Amino acid sequence: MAPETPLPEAGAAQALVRRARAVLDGNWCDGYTKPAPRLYPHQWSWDSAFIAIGSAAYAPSRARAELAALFRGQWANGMLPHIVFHDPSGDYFPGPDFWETHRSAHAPRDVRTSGITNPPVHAIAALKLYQRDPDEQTANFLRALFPKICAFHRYLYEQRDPEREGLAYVRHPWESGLDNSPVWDAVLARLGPDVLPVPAYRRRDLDLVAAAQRPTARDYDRYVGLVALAKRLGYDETALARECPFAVQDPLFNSILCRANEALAELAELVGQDPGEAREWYAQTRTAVEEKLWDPAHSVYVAYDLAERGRLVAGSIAGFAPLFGGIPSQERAATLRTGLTAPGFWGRRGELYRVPSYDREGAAFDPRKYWRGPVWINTDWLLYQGLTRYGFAEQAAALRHDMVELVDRFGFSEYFGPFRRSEEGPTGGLGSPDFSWSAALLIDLLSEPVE
Ligand code: 2M8
Repeated sequence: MAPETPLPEAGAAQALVRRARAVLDGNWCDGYTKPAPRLYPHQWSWDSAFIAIGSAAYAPSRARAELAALFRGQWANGMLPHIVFHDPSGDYFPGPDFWETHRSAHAPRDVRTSGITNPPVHAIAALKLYQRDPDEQTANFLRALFPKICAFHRYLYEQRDPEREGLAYVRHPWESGLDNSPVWDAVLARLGPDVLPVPAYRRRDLDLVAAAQRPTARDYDRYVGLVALAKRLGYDETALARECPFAVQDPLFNSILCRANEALAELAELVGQDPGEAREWYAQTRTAVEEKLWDPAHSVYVAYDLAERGRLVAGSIAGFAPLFGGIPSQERAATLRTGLTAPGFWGRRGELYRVPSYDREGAAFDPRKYWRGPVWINTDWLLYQGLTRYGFAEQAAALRHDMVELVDRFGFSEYFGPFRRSEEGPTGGLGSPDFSWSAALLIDLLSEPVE
């Protein structure tokens, strides 16, 4: 299936990078970057790591500032919160007053944050920063950042892995980053208001984006109910591990953790520290993902539901993320490639932009709705790295082509309708325009030599 549109020539690629930089400039808030101009007016954790990966290519001082600002919100127990509210104003829900993080003794007193975490992309961003800008200033910065990233990973292994399996669990769909993935439906279906009381609240996202592109009211009730539960338990991890009804081990989160441990071990050597602990974490997680999250019936990795002690459904793009973590053997990676290039993700006749976030042939596929079908630049970037890592150059090139074509044609949207032509299905940008990680990861992609 040949790519249909020629990629921009070198000059045009430079113009695209300039447009991407303008998006990041527009979202820069004097010390950190908002994910989007209006929809997400604070600092988000994994967004900032992706943003730093992009800004490292042309503005290392900004990448350093980005990571430093984020880690100002780190909790005393090591948790890196998914949102840091440097400016508590703004009309995002749930804002800092809703989170009430003062209920935890671990929350910082001088910075307001959320009370949940996000995928640990930060060591990967820090290593990228060094690779792009290996000077003394960066080395000093990394010396100071290194123990903070270690503390975050240690938190994941000590507080989010109660059975010491080598797998971190997430206790809120927002922690997974793929908020309304159909994979969570079965778990959330059990959490009606009788199980999980929901306080009164008002969403703000629907003021800015069409409801057809955002999570449902039913999903939001669960999201808010889970925050309310964490507050009631004072964000106590032991109590949450016992009582939180949403507790899943996700292949995307753990594959990122695996890759982040590899990066952390490299960082340790760069800053003159012992890489042993990071290597040990890497080995544990790699084995655990391989043994526990591989679903032989579907030949893909799936999430595990700790509450019901069973595997969740296949169909999510997250199932291929172990390629990014370097987790499967070469042989199993080839099996994964077969699944990824099947019609549900790769299309049949070039009709799809690769890669939809959910299997087009799955019953829950929805080409407009957030993490239930649209294409996202960050998951494409993760898969591109994974395919390249395993030497799958042809598929990596196809993915790179589609990433570039999507933003060239439709701008730096938050996500994209997966169809090339509107006669086939939804096409074009969805969610927020001028989305930071779409811009940042394009800059990174276009700054790397093509293998
Ligand atoms: C989305 O999540 C936030 C909640 O954290 C939201 O919908 O309000 C997700 O796409 C998440 O992965 C992302 O980090 C965040 C900011 O871009 O938006």
